Amino acid sequence: MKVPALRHSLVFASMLFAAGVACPSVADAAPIVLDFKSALYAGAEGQVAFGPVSDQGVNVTLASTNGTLHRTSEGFGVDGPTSLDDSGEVGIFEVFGSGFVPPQFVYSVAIEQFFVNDTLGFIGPYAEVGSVSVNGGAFVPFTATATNGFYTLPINLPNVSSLRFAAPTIFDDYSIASVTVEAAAVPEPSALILLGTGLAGVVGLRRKRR
Ligand SMILES: [Ca+2]
Ligand SMILES: [Ca+2]
Repeated sequence: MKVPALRHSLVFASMLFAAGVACPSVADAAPIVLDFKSALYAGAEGQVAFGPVSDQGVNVTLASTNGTLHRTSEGFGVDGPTSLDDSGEVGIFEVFGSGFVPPQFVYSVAIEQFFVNDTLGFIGPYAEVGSVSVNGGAFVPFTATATNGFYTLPINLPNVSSLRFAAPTIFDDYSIASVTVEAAAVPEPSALILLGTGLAGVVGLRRKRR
């Protein structure tokens, strides 16, 4: 391999790298909390489907399966077909759904009334279990860790357009308080200029080679 060609390749690579590194800065925005306890979501009470409501640039919809949406001071649950769980919580046979347009990078979900030491009388202390489905995929279980009933469910996935919550057994019920997402990114002029410079460099080098 000729050395000048290699040198050109390195210039190429560094320019493309600079352009590539500049791009993530467009997603530099701080996380935002979609707080289901806020007044924005009050109208969902008693409904099967609600929204979309615009919350900090995200169009959010809520929906329930096998019951109606019910909001308490702890967040959202579902009023379902049985009395086996609390009406303001997601319990057996019930699903609480939330949708996001545009799809969001979701960091985490704040859950309440989810106890590591739930008292169930005859079976004693019990760690509650929930399950979550992302974008219509399989439900994945998660287990309570705190004695105060608060739990932060990590998601850390991009392009999330739907999160659904269910309860595996009659011993499990909890409320969905909020979802933390990344604020919609607005491209910064400096990043676009760097990208343009990188592309111009590539074109210039191609011309030189002829
Ligand atoms: Ca319920
Ligand atoms: Ca519970």
